[in-house]
Amino acid sequence: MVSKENASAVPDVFVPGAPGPEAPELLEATTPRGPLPPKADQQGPDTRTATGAPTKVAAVDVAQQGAFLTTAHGARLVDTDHSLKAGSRGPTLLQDHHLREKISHFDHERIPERAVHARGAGAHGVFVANGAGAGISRAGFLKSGVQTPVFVRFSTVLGSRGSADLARDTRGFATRFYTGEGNYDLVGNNIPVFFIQDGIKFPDLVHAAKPQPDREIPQAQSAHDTFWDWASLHTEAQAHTMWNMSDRGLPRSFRTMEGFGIHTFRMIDDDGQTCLIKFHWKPKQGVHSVTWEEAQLTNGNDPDFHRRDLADAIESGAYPEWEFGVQVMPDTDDQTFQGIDLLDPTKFVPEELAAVQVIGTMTLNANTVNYFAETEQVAFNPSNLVPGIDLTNDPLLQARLFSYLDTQITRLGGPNWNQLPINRAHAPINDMLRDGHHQDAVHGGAAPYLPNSLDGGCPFVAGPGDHPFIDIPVAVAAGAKVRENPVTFDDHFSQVSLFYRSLTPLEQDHVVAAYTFELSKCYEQVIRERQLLALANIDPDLCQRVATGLGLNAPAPTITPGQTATTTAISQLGGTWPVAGRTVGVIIGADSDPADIAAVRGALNEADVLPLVVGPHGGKIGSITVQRTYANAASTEFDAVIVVGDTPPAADALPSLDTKSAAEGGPDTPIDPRISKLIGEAWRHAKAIGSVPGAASLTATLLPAAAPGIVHGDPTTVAQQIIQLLAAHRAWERFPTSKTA
Ligand code: HDE
Repeated sequence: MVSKENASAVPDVFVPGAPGPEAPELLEATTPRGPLPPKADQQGPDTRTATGAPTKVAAVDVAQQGAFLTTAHGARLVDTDHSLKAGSRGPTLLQDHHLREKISHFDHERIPERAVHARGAGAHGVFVANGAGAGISRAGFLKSGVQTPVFVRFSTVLGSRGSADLARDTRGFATRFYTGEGNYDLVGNNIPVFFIQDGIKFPDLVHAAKPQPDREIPQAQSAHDTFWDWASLHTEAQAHTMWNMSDRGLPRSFRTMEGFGIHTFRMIDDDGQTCLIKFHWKPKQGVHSVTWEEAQLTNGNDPDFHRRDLADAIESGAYPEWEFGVQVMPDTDDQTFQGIDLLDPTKFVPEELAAVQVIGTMTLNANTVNYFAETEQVAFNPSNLVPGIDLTNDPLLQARLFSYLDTQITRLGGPNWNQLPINRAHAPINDMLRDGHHQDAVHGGAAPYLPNSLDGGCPFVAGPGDHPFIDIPVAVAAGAKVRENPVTFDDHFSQVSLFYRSLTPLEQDHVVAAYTFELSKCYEQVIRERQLLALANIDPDLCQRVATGLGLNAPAPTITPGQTATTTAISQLGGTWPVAGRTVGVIIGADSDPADIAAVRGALNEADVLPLVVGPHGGKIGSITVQRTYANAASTEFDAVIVVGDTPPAADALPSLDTKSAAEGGPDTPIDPRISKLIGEAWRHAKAIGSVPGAASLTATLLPAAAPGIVHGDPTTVAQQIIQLLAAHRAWERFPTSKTA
């Protein structure tokens, strides 16, 4: 990463996060010049007209232009700091068009945030198909070697737009493919099952999970009475809540999340053959999470942790990648596969029953230029389909087809949200939609209706040879109009048990702790007792352990689970994965050897791991630029730490100024108390910790000498060992589990 061409103002090392493309001058500039281009890692939406035609406008020129400040109508302004007044002591004149325009526009800068998934982060990228999907779908973007631009938005569900990233929550994983046949939106989550089986329940779910209506608390979390009141009464929600209570609810990064389409979709090939499929995104970075304590600390230290992590990784050139895969099932009359009703979105298909077949790879390689224009204004819609991919009758999916279009009319202020730059298709648009607020297209023609003769009959409906979208003529089961589910939707527990059984003992401990924490936050005991009834039917041991934590008696199950099977692809432990884009804190003292620091940084950079130097004060220590200080560094921003040399208390290690300084040690200890605290947290979170000669006192003072994940030696070797340890994400052996301790 040091070799990055766009290395920022920091001369001796590349660190992502520079606010602009060039370093600012100290004094205010006075020579007029045009706007700076975006940073090298940034890319705006493709420059298209509102009807999808490529334009010749360079991406940099779609933003503001010219060297001079203007009104919104293009007149140059001489002053933007003083309103027009009747004399220097006022009053201000209504005539001041610049004041009124500036203030009035500002007054309307905010739009309604998304009702759910309000907090998110987006990035651009590319999807390259490997051709394996072409055998099952006629979609052009799945043909071998086809490259399709994508925009992805990751999100939490419950929190408001300004909430913290590391809430225990589901994550949205919404992908737009700008295909040559129109936009295809796969609006999925990082959990393959959903809370409800029928979309009509969605407002109930969201009203229960959002902050309670009287005091509007708690923000961005499910640990409260209304959520568990609803979830314990509505037992089909147990499947999703179990995934949320596992480590999946606390991703380490958007880059280390799986993604799922959840619903079963239908594909149709060139010969008219159909199949049923489920979509999967598999991160090449592995599936990793943070611990609950890390999440809580991070939400305070860096509420933007996930969006910063994504942007920094892309800016550093550590582009996150996902394999795109499908589980393929036969399109049978009953839409059931191996006893699993494929229309029930609270069920997943274990990978042993249908392997995930990879059909392409997605790489996210550019950050946005403007958050609002792109990430906020992107309007995903599960109805955005392309030829070759169609819907099923999943009643959750069916309701979504209405909701997403409907919600944009309020959120984006009218019916023309498809014309916002980030929403423009990369395919020719010839619809019959006209006028409305913020119409961006200048439609020609005399006859916006069909049939017509005045416009020569244009536009024409496509014939079979024109590769149209086809609503696959699936037979509809004859029957009465009813408000009911098929009986196959009635099993609310067996797959939840399967998930829990498939976790390692350590991961099960986390689930126990999560349920215990969440339910302990409920005010009403009866709600805890009711949720325990559900847990008894999922796993009696889980129920017993949570009940013990709550000081309650575990109820008896009302059904006999009796199954013992497990499934892979549930546990996150036991493998090794690429480490590119991970962050290591390199903690130095005033007298640390610059050659040792350089060797550590060099080895980490070599592996595309980002070293951040933590020093006793800002600026430089000798020739080394400090990126974090003892006072502002937090253990939670590092995946591992390496201490180089002694780190005695810095001048500002004053307990009276900083409670962290009072935590451990103090001015008389050989280690700065903020660093003791940081190392102590890294130890507790089972992170790899290295020290190079000169930092020997560290292990002696703070850590057991020969514990797993603790390395000591020469700088290069230590850095390399840390990289190896990082590949397993954590030194898992350091966590005793209830089953093995
Ligand atoms: Fe959504 N959902 N949803 N949802 N959803 C929205 O759409 C809705 C559901 C998902 O980054 C909203 O544009 C209903 C399932 C993601 O912009 C809204 C139902 C899944 C995102 C909406 C569901 C999702 C949304 C809010 C039940 C996983 C964020 C603003 C029928 C497969 C997309 C907006 C982004 C966003 C409604 C169920 C995923 C209100 C009514 C199931 C990732 O329209």
